[in-house]
Amino acid sequence: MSDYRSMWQDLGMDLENHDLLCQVLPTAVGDVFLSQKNRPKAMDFWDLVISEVHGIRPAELVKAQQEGRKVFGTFCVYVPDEVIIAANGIVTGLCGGSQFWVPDGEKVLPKSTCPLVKASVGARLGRTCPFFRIADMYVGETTCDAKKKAYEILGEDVPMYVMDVPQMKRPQDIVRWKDEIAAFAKRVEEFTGNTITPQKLAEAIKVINERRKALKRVFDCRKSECLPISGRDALLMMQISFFDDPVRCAKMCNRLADELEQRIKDGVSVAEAGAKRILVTGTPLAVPNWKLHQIIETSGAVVVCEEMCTGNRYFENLVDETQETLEGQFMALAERYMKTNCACFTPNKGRIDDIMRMVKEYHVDGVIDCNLKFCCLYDTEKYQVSRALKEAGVPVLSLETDYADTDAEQLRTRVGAFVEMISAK
Ligand code: BJ8
Repeated sequence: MSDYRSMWQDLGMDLENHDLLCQVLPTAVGDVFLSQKNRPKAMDFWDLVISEVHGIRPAELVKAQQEGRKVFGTFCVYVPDEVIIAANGIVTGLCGGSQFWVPDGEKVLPKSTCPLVKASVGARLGRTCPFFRIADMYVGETTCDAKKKAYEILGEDVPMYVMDVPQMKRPQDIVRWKDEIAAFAKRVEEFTGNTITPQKLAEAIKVINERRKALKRVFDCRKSECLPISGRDALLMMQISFFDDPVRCAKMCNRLADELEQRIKDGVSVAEAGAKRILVTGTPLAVPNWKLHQIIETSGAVVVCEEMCTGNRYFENLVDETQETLEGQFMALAERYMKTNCACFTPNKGRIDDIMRMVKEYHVDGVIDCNLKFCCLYDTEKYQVSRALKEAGVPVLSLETDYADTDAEQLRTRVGAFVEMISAK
């Protein structure tokens, strides 16, 4: 492993505490990923990235900053990466997925806040995440109350821009979102000192569409009855895509998809014969939150798709590439991003439709709807999700969890019973 200590020191990180975080990661990676048999060779890229997750990419970002580029840290898939890239900026995801950061978040947030928000704030305040230290500007959004209030705290010592996401999807809301994207583009231009031209935005739209297509190719392989990749590996690929350079991400995902397509032709599967196919839906699984996938895939089942932001929502629906004016491009962006079905919208029937469609496409035997504790939006929506699935005769298990390991055995018991139940059908 390379030595990144001087970089972390320059970033003002709490090295002593950060060492504690670094100590647990290799064991987790070994247990969850490296212990699997028959993995695709192309996963070597993501194994390397995750083994040095606080080193390799942060070092690239610091170098880019030294060359004059700005880094924007984002928390939600509604923030249009294309606008930032068109101004020669760099996007990095910031959502926290580790229990390690939660206690620092609880120093300033109510305990009854969702762990994703507590971990994100804790990662910043505890100075134990290089991405939070590197980002020149944070970009938030008005999706849920927990995030909205947390952004006020995060914005105390870092430039913070909050995008006002509509709560409905009427035609006037889409036009309002287009105006919001245009206002964001203005701020990004000011902050980077670079002008966003129609040509640069067209190029950026293409780059992000190519990433979407590559991610989709990998997901399409998961539809096969011969399953060429585990849910854990697909999740890792997806989580890292929020941090990686989008061009390299597309290249690596296409390389993985090439191998997976070949595996399908050769009949190479990672699943035991008869393993039940699970769709996971719910709140996002930010890195390094692998708890649920690990439990499912060591309980006689396999995860074949995720209906969530760290899943289909990140790559489905391309942005129209034919627009030639900024106005037309902002509208094309607005239309694409408003197709994303987060529980922060009302009504949000599109999410139910997505789940039902994916159940068919991925040949799903059962659905696990798993939400983070204190996420009122997804917790409430589980009623409609489970009703629709039950009406369609699809077995569904609703779970609630957080980032701590304390409920792992309880989850294992419930997941095990669910898998047994669908196996007996
Ligand atoms: S588009 S899911 S990334 S908002 S889990 S912080 S909603 S209390 S993360 Fe999300 Fe954008 Fe929606 Fe996706 Fe709040 Fe719920 Fe916590 Fe959440």
